Amino acid sequence: MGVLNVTPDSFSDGGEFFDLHRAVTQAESLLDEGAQMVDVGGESTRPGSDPVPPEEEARRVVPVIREMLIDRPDAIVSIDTYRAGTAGAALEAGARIVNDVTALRGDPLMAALVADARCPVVLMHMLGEPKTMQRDPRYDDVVREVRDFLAARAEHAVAAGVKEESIILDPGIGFGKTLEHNLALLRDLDSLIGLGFPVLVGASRKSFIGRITGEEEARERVFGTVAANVISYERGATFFRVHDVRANRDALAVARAIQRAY
Ligand code: HH2
Repeated sequence: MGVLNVTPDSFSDGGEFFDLHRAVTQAESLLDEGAQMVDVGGESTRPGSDPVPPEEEARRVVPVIREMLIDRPDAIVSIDTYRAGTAGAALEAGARIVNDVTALRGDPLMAALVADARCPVVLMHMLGEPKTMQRDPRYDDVVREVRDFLAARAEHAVAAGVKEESIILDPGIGFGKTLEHNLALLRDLDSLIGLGFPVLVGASRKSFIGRITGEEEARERVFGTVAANVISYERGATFFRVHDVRANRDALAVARAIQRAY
């Protein structure tokens, strides 16, 4: 899954694809590099960020989705939003997946929207909210708490009419987590895989990688990202949300070939 942030302030590429033409060109290069889907977002959820008004979020993403699907009608677009209004407008414009970092808690209308649309939905774990989530995140047992939370959110989604086979779970790397929390979640990803849903990992360029490698520049964290994704793949993850498609695609292709060799 290639990341397309149509925002002025995302943590690693803020402002780069804020312009319609540049956003569409970037979507196409993500696909050309081998992304199987493009995740389009119009609001940064980086630590410390503020929400943008709903109309502004939709105004950013809808034209990009429409435009990119004119050139690439078969492209699979995912909409990164927790707002039903934005998700609905994006689905109408041709998006096919909803990626909700609040796991259907951010908007009371979202569960019904996803159920009606019968589209896949990513349910992500986040402790607190972006503005404050990195202040002092604490867990007794991060792996168990994230797994139990996601199991409960999947149950909630099913109760609202979402089909079990439409659900994808995500531990929410960096969302209210210290370096140690992120590492424990990736190390014990099997625990999440055990719930029986496909798992998405969004480790790309995140600060925990910089904490380990010393790389302060987010866009220089591609090697560390690849390591996190290959390990996650080996543990059973299915989707990898990345900014640098080519590097991750090649690494995952090799990891997969080794795993399947006999
Ligand atoms: N991470 C970000 C945004 N959306 N969605 C899922 N499912 N999982 C993630 O880990 C995830 C996500 C944050 O990364 P990015 O979009 O690059 O930055 P920003 O939120 O600053 O736009």
